[in-house]
Amino acid sequence: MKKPNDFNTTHEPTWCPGCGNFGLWGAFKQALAELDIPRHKIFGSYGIGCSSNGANFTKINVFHGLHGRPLPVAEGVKMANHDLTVIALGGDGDGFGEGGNHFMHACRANHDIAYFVHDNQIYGLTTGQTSPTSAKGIKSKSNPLGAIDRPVNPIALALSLGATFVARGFTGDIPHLAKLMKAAIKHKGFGFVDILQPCFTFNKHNTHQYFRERVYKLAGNDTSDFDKAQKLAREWDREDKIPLGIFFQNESEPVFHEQLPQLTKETLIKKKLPVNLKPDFQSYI
Ligand SMILES: Cc1ncc(C[n+]2csc(CCOP(=O)(O)OP(=O)(O)O)c2C)c(N)n1
Ligand code: SF4
Repeated sequence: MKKPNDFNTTHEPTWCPGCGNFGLWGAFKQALAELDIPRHKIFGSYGIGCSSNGANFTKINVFHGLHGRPLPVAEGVKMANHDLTVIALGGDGDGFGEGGNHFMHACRANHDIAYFVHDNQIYGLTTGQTSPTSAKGIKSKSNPLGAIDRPVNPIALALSLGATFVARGFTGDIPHLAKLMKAAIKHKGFGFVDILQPCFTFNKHNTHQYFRERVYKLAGNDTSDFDKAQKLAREWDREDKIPLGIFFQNESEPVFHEQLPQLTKETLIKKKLPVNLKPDFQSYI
């Protein structure tokens, strides 16, 4: 079996000392090691942000694409070769701001991929602007008088969009986060984990300490109970308590690629093309 450090590349992480991305990365590598999937069968689709710089440090097949676009790339790869384990990763700005449209359709389409959002409630890479999950009133470079909009609630949003696996993790509890990541990857369908990941440098509100004082682990909740999950999703807004764990899971919904008759027998990449494209492509070589 592999060890977490087998997933290190030769590049050292460039994150700030104390960044929650270290914990997230550690949990991700632990989850991959424990799942024991051959490395060449894992594909990571990253957006753009501090979070997505993980593409440079993680030894799996990766695509470091465009801001807000890790999901469509992941979906395309899964449809081209559904034998791969496909995981999309990116920040809260990436996933709920510029990529919000893709999040909506990934949830409702039930692509068989996992999606891990490094949710630090700020735009980190661009040095500290308000993000879609920044709390109302939080001062940042882009809102020096305090954020005006109410924040997106990723758990409630995913549930309302029909996501079939909805969970929240915290980078301050690596073993628990690794467990959630493993469950999301193994889930048959869209496995979404919103991950509380303090940005030590730019978010002075949602600090490691802030989360420590509020998080608790869900235990014994009925993850098939959609109404209960919706109520739990609102707990942070209403009571300032932050549940961690799996809110909801439903594996009875068909996944996207299995509903494509063209893909029932084999993956797209194994199919013979009905036309010879070589002459057309020749001119580009
Ligand atoms: C298409 C496009 N739009 C905007 C940007 C500028 N940009 C780069 S990173 C970023 C936000 C990063 O915040 P987040 O996605 O939350 O990730 P973090 O850096 O906090 O991990 C933005 C707006 C870009 N590179 N490309
Ligand atoms: S700016 Fe924030 S999110 Fe980015 S590496 Fe530094 S601490 Fe981490």
